[in-house]
Amino acid sequence: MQVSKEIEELNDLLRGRWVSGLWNLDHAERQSDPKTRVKPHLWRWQEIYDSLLQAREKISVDRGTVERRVIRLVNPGMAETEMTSHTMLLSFQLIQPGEVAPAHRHTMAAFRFILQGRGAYTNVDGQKMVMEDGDLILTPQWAWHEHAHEGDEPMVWIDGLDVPFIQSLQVISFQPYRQGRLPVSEGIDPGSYYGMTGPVGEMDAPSMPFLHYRWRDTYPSLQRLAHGNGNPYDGVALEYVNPVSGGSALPTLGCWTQLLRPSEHTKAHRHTSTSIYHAFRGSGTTMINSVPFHWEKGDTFIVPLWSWHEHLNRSNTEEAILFSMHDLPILKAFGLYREETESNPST
Ligand code: GTQ
Ligand code: FE2
Repeated sequence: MQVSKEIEELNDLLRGRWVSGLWNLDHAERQSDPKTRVKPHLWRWQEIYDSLLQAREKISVDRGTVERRVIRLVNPGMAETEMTSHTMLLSFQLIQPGEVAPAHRHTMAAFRFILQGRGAYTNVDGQKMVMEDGDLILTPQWAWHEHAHEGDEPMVWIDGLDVPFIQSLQVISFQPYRQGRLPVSEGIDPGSYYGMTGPVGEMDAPSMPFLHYRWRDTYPSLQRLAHGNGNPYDGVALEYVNPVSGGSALPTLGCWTQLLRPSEHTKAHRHTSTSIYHAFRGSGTTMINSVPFHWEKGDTFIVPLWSWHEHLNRSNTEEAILFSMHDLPILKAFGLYREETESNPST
């Protein structure tokens, strides 16, 4: 906009009063479609695993030094924040036999999705949960949690967190547990109701009865569903439902697992939520805005909001399984979720 001397003088006056005129907005920057800094990207398992193994040699886990041996996925569109998207952080954690990742709690919600190893457990508010491949374990916001490893091989899992969203609300709080090891409560069945530690200060810990979704339950459900039609955009997809709210696994994060049958090719769609996928089994190709991302077991990739995407299982004999995390609950909560398919444009 051509700014006259009069307007410039007015702008200067307003600046000194800590106010600003809307006439200074650049109209060309008003857009009809959502625009994001988040870039589509694929991280190869080989590079992630090698990075974890190199970190294993150089970093030891201990209170007082490094509390978690964690490698984060950094989105190339937001390198300075070191986050995976504007709302989510996906990391990989490796724990060695005998190590204890000391107890703490924070206002960020988290989950673990277990990839390999045996014998480690996580203690969430007194619930000791032994981890097995494919299990999903929730760590709700402000729940105490400690990881320990009683097995004899390295254990690797995915950490999913809502860190950048909580950062944007500027409500990050973190507390180390100062009484040593986090006690395991007796007589608690992780699959049934339990009471939380109760209010702390002004912040109520949300009551979560169920934190452990076992692969040995999830996989048979997926297989049963695979006999049906599935969803045209997602294949055979299951959401991990929170039994208290009936909604997403965590208030800010949704978790899904989906099975693509041999040669299955889903239809393209796009939506205002962002998704991060981990190839748990099999191999395939995901087209993101017409760019092919070829994935193999262990790879992780991100589909930014409002990007067209479709999935293809490249094998005509083997199934492929994708685990995914989504910020969809945040969009839904505020009426901002919007979806578009080729046959059904949203506007
Ligand atoms: O294991 O408690 O990847 O607090 C980031 C922050 C893991 C954890 C992460 C955490 C943890
Ligand atoms: Fe934590």
